[in-house]
Formats: sequence, structure tokens, C-alpha cells
Amino acid sequence: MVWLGTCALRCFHQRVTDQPPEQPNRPADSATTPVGRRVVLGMLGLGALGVAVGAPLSRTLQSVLGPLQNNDPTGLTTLLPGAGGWRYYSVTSSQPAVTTDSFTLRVSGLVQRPTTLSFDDLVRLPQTSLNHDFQCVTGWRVEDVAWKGVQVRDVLDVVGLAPGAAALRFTSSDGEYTESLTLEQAANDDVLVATHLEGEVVTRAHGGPVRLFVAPMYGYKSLKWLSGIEVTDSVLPGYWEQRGYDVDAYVGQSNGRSDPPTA
Ligand SMILES: Nc1nc2c(c(=O)[nH]1)N[C@H]1C(S)=C(S)[C@@H](COP(=O)(O)O)O[C@H]1N2
Ligand SMILES: [Mo]
Repeated sequence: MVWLGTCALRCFHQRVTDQPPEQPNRPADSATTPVGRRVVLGMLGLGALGVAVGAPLSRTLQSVLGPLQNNDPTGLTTLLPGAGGWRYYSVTSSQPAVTTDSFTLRVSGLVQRPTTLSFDDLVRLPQTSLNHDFQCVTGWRVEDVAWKGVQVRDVLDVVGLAPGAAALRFTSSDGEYTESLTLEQAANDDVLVATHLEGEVVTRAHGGPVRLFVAPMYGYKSLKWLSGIEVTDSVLPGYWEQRGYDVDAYVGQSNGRSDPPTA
């Protein structure tokens, strides 16, 4: 079983790196789906193993998997401890250390008033709370997560759109990860600059103090450690989208997957 779990991560690694970066948006058939059924089954096996044998072997497994951590381009390194099904993802090996005091969000590009917002500025804008499942494209889901933050469209109201504005490019203080949305997608009620998760300021591991939450789409759209929103004239594919995942990432209607709708 240990072997199975390790293999699953390796297979996942290989499957993803096999995606030619020069072919974004490849249709996801069984041969090219970024994350295949075998991998999901393997991951289930890994999870079940932890449950079946308890902590000591999990720790052993962790030390076996440790060396993979910085090499796994999926960023999947560990299950977040005690976190109800959440996995920890980062494509970088270190986590940005941003606090509510040091946090800034630069909103720029095709806007009338380029602006830098602090954490307190965000808290003073209209607040939106909602409960919604979080679904990763590799198959795991955390149900009924309590989110709070500012709707992206309320942030855009602060800066005002300039002529030609059509899309948003999000950047992370990890210096690597990027995401994108059309303005139309970003205008939905359930697309948040999230400051709170389950009633607390978003933790560092979850991309805090401020991350994106794009409720209708797969988890990779919900960029962690948000540091910038640039208004652009067209959609610039994000980190995983340059590696074969769909730009329009609606749950159950993209990436060749048929997950039941999130709620
Ligand atoms: N900056 C950054 N944001 C990211 C990622 C990442 O690797 N780096 N991974 C994405 C993916 S694939 C998922 S499923 C979620 C995971 O969020 P979590 O680490 O809070 O579980 O974050 C998304 N946002
Ligand atoms: Mo994900």
C-alpha cells in the first residue's frame, strides 16, 4: 500500500508534466486528461491507508514522500492536518509570509484609478458571506465551506474600468501562480476576494490572508496569496492553463470531468 500511494503521486507527476505546455486547452480524453482515474483511485488509496493504519505509518509515509515535495509540479504535498478534507497545494516550495498588516492588493491595468488596497480597506468594502463546496480538479471536494470577503466586482467598482477592459489577471505573492477570468465570469455574486474561511482570517496555508474564491469553478481558479488584479483586454491563461487545464473551468463541464454540481 505504501508503494501504491507513492506510485500514485509519481504517476500524477508524470501525467501532468507530460502535458506539452505549447498545447493549452487540449481536449481531455482518457489519454490526455491531466489527472486520470488511476491517479484519483491511487489518491483514495493513500487516504484510506492513513485512516487504516493511523498516525505512525502516516508519518513514515510522510518521510518517504518528503523528498518528492519540492519536485511535484502539482503542488500536492500533504493533507492539511485536521482540516476536514482540505489538501495543501502550492507550486512553490515556500509559502509567502504575508500578514493582515503587511498585505497589499494592487489593482491596475485598464482601470481609471490604479489603487493599492490594504486588508483594512477590503474589510471596509461591502462584505459578502456565502457557503459553497470547494472542488479540486483531481477529484476531492470539501462541502459547505463558509467563505467571506469582497465580491470581485465590488473591488472593480473602487478602481473603475477603462475602455477596452475585458478580463482579469490575478497574481500571487508566491511569484509563480497566476489565474484569469473574463470580466463577465468575475462579475458573478459568488466570485470573491476572500478574507475569511470558516469564520477566521484565511490561514497562511490556505493562501491567506487573502485568496480568491471562484465558487462555480475548479479549485485551481481560486488563487492563493492574492497580491494583484490586473485588468486586461483579453484572457491570459493562468499557471495550470498553460499546462493543459481548461481556461473556462466550470465544475462538471470542463477538463473532461463529470463531477456533480457543487452547492
Ligand atoms: N498560489 C497558488 N494558488 C493555488 C494553487 C497553488 O499551487 N498556488 N493551487 C490551486 C489548486 S489546484 C487548488 S485545489 C487550491 C487548493 O487550495 P488549498 O491549498 O487551500 O487546499 O488552490 C489553488 N490555488
Ligand atoms: Mo486543485
